[in-house]
Amino acid sequence: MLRRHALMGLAGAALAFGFCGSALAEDTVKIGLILPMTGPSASTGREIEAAVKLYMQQNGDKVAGKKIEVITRDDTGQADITKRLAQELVVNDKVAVIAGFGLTPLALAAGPIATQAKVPAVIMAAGTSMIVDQSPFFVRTSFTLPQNTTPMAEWAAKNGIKKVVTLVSDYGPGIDAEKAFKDKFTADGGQVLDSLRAPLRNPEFAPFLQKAKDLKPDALFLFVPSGFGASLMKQVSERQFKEAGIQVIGTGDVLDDEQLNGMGDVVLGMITSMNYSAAHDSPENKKYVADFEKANPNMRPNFMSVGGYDGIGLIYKALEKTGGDTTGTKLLDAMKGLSWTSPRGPISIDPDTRDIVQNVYIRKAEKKDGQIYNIEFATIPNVKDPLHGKK
Ligand code: VNL
Repeated sequence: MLRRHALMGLAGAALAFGFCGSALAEDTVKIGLILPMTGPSASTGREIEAAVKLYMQQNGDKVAGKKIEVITRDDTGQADITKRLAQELVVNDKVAVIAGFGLTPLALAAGPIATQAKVPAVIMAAGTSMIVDQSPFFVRTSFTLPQNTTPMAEWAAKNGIKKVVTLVSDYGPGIDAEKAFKDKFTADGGQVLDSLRAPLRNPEFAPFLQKAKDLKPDALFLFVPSGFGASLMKQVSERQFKEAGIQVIGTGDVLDDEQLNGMGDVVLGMITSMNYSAAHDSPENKKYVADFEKANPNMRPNFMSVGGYDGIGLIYKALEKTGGDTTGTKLLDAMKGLSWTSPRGPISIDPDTRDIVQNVYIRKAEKKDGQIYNIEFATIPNVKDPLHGKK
């Protein structure tokens, strides 16, 4: 008897708690942020998490009468963990949106969960063109490699470079960069002598760099993901490309602001193309960099950080538009076509592809106030991913 009462009491408490829980859930919008906070891409996780926190500091944690709660989870950069975390966040935590995804394979792992649960998935970091085609619930606030690479190929062809060797990390975004560079550069009359691919994990660049140097190109084009640029540039420096009269160019992933200042003189004068530089000259960016560096001493915001900052911004703006309605399809529709001024410049979400449209800048690595920055000197406005519709 006693035991039965005790059990009933427990059940009653559980019911009451459950009721409270769901009433609370209606006032709170949960966002699952899945990032590599440890492992080889931890800097990407740190930058994005810091930027999301900054946005919430600046804009508050209430939108359309709802409280925003971000739940951050570390996938350590492994796709099976990303998938499990996405599932747990959707099923157990009932998040309205999942977001983050530090690398292409991690974003791809979350796609089926977003599709099945009809939950928008905001890609804040990954850059392989085809990702957004893999789920109708994907929306991207980062960039694509073809978007950032094509202007570099155009600049090279216009600036006396005739023969290039490309060297990229051997996975989705690297292969996109290789193809985008070759397509545009050869269309503009240039020649790609060889397309080299180094393994993504624990890359040993030396044999590839030696091969590239032996081919005597006018320029070496590089892509490695965020966090790998410093070790690549150290080996580039040891091979003495500058001294051999070979110009080194690349996407801005290589000269990532997070590591750039420690790379040394080898990078000075190097030309890259990218969607963001911490030195971008606008009032929005000056405030962004100052606030970011104040909240995170010894950290400089990089292109990953703005993917996170604008990603959470996109979720806020969509919630404002739906009046706080978190139905997945409604949030997704609200995201399509949104446009605003980011620290990187004007951006919008293409309503047809759910991919970001943004300026791409050509930059030169230079010393400014004793620190190394990528100084923008040319702007290619409103660039869409050039591979879309051409696959
Ligand atoms: C990817 C592309 C990752 C560009 C990156 O850094 C990057 C990706 C982590 O799609 O995996 O700089």
